[in-house]
Amino acid sequence: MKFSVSWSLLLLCLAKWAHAATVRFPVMLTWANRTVAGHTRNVILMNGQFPGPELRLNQGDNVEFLVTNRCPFSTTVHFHGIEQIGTPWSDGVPGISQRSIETGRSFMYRWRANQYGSYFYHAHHRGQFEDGLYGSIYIAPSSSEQRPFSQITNDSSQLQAILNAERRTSSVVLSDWRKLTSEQIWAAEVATGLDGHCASALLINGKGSVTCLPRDQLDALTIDRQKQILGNESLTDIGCFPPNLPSIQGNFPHNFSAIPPTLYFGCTASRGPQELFTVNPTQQYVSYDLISASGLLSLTFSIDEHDMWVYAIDGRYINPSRVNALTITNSNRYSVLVPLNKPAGDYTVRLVSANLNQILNTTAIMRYQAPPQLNRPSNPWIEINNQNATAETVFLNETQVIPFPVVVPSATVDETYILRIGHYNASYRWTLGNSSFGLELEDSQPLLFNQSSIPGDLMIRTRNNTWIDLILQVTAPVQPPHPIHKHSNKHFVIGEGNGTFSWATVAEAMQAIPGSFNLQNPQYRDTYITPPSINGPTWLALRYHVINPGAFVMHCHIQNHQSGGMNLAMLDGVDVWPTVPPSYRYGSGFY
Ligand SMILES: *[C@@H]1O[C@H](CO)[C@@H](O)[C@H](O)[C@H]1NC(C)=O
Ligand SMILES: *[C@@H]1O[C@H](CO)[C@@H](O)[C@H](O)[C@H]1NC(C)=O
Ligand SMILES: *[C@@H]1O[C@H](CO)[C@@H](O)[C@H](O)[C@H]1NC(C)=O
Ligand SMILES: *[C@@H]1O[C@H](CO)[C@@H](O)[C@H](O)[C@H]1NC(C)=O
Ligand SMILES: *[C@@H]1O[C@H](CO)[C@@H](O)[C@H](O)[C@H]1NC(C)=O
Ligand SMILES: *[C@@H]1O[C@H](CO)[C@@H](O)[C@H](O)[C@H]1NC(C)=O
Ligand SMILES: *[C@@H]1O[C@H](CO)[C@@H](O)[C@H](O)[C@H]1NC(C)=O
Ligand SMILES: *[C@@H]1O[C@H](CO)[C@@H](O)[C@H](O)[C@H]1NC(C)=O
Ligand SMILES: *[C@@H]1O[C@H](CO)[C@@H](O)[C@H](O)[C@H]1NC(C)=O
Ligand SMILES: *[C@@H]1O[C@H](CO)[C@@H](O)[C@H](O)[C@H]1NC(C)=O
Ligand SMILES: *[C@@H]1O[C@H](CO)[C@@H](O)[C@H](O)[C@H]1NC(C)=O
Ligand SMILES: CC(=O)N[C@H]1CO[C@H](CO)[C@@H](O)[C@@H]1O
Ligand SMILES: [Cu+2]
Repeated sequence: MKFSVSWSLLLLCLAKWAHAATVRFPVMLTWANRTVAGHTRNVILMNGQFPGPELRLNQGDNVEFLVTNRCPFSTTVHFHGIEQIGTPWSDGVPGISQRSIETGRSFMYRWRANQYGSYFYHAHHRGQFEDGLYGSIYIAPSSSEQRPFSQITNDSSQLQAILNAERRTSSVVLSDWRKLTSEQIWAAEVATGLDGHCASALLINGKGSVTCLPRDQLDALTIDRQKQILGNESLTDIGCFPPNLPSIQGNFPHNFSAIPPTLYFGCTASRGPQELFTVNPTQQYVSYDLISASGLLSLTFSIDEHDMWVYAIDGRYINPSRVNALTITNSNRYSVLVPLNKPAGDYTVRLVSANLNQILNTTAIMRYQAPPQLNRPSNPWIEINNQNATAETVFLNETQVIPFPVVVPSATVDETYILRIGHYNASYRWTLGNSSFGLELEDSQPLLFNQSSIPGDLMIRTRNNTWIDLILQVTAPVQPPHPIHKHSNKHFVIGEGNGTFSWATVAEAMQAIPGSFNLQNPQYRDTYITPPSINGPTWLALRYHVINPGAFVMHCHIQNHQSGGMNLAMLDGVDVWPTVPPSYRYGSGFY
């Protein structure tokens, strides 16, 4: 038999991806009443489930993710953190990479799992993310990926236990939940002119309850930085900043009488099921991939009395860091190894809001599968207002995270964009650049098929194999940290600071303030927060390499900010754009 080039290529691929397979994953979307945290509302279900079923893969697998939309509205599905190298038509953004999937239609997303680790899929159409369309993705790393675990221990039986824990790792979907549907929230924002920034509950794997804290307890929990913003006001009965704070909402017209119940106030306690994690102490470690599917709030996660080794972020290893609590902003993933070395018993798992704008919490239980020795309530590391409960509590210090192995960005760049972040003509409208990306643009011809279908000031255009700096300039007044997510390949987080970025390039800024930059071992992420602006403006500098020609977006992952227009189209590698397969250009992705 003739040994052709394609045969040897195939063998090479087989050698690299020993278990490469094509994984079919059909997901049927329906819109049905569900009781979440004890409150019934319409929810998007995936094969009848909320959160959706987990997509579990081996590195190198090919995915055929078939969405069938039986909801009474159009939708799309995005695969968060998946690079989509060579498959930009499967990125799932309406008006950018595809037309939205109408009621009764199906769409086949095809992509390759080149990367390893923790990801998730979620709706990318209007505010539907907050209607529950999300589910975890886990890609088991190939055996050839170098692990960082010898930084935790060199004991061979411990190392074996850690590798076994990684092999059995489970996704934990953390989220906030609102009693109003995404369209009710959007309608309320338009009617009131307000940015609706309050959640109703926090969920762990879709489970949680609503607690209404008494007024005196809420006031006692209010921290100084919140009091500074509140002035003479106090937190509402749902623990949230009230709507009448000019420093938060800006000086725009508002109609307070159009505020629907639960948007800012109206607490009704309700009970839902509580998540239970059963662990086997003879296994010595358990691994969790903590995924924030939060629409609004940054969340702090902690397990009473236990340490956690954070060993991967956004689906990539880091130098492991031992902590007791860590804050996860919207759409980030943190993988943790928990040593199971405490007396057997029940330990409370705590999830609390880390944002200043709301005090909110929920709990789960981690139960040792062994005769109980602990016969008392477990001791918390954190309080429900995100403060330390003990002097020993160690929070993950995000600025000390170092990727493993380190990847070094280019020292020079080809283009620099300075992008303004702030309100835009209304409290609920936002900009990422010069203009605001209206929701109606989701219905325009996808940019991947027509590069001039939306106004030019809502996009940047880059050439392939160039390096780009994106300077995110957060303007005053008070703004929370914005979790900025770039689709396709990851970006380096090379600098941040207070004040106005008054230089034309990072090179100029590095002359003036070298201590604000790191080009040696910067974090390599798909989503990273801008520094919070409490006293004045702040900035964040991101650097990325254009390697994947196609139409993508960068946006804030706080859902009301994204719906309000904090979104920028990125036409990457326009000089070498691929030909869109006809089935994606004209059809539903079938071929
Ligand atoms: C869900 O329940 C509400 C209130 O009971 C009802 O108005 C609505 O039609 C129900 N939706 C569906 C899809 O059954
Ligand atoms: C394990 O050994 C390596 C190589 O000697 C060393 O760098 C590392 O610090 C050791 N790990 C621990 C936890 O001591
Ligand atoms: C807060 O209350 C004090 C005392 O009533 C008043 O002097 C001050 O103007 C108030 N501040 C605001 C921002 O309303
Ligand atoms: C404010 O909202 C109320 C309730 O929806 C409405 O009746 C009123 O007309 C609105 N006022 C203005 C000025 O739009
Ligand atoms: C939130 O914290 C309070 C105070 O510790 C607690 O009583 C309540 O049960 C917690 N709420 C949930 C939903 O776990
Ligand atoms: C929280 O941490 C600070 C700084 O380490 C410490 O001063 C304080 O006592 C801690 N709070 C509690 C309740 O232990
Ligand atoms: C986090 O680490 C940075 C850099 O080492 C340090 O400057 C900062 O004080 C640390 N923050 C906290 C809260 O410990
Ligand atoms: C691309 O979109 C623009 C703006 O909607 C439109 O004018 C133009 O005709 C479109 N081009 C094609 C080839 O459809
Ligand atoms: C914003 O406007 C400035 C000044 O006109 C321009 O240099 C920059 O390229 C614009 N940014 C975008 C994203 O269009
Ligand atoms: C910015 O200022 C705040 C205090 O307002 C400080 O906590 C923070 O460390 C500063 N950030 C940088 C990057 O200098
Ligand atoms: C784009 O650039 C990357 C990085 O140099 C390269 O790997 C890739 O092959 C290029 N794509 C095309 C279509 O030229
Ligand atoms: C119509 C209108 O008021 N447009 C303004 C929206 O906000 C931008 C940025 O602040 C202004 O430049 C526009 O004039
Ligand atoms: Cu934001």
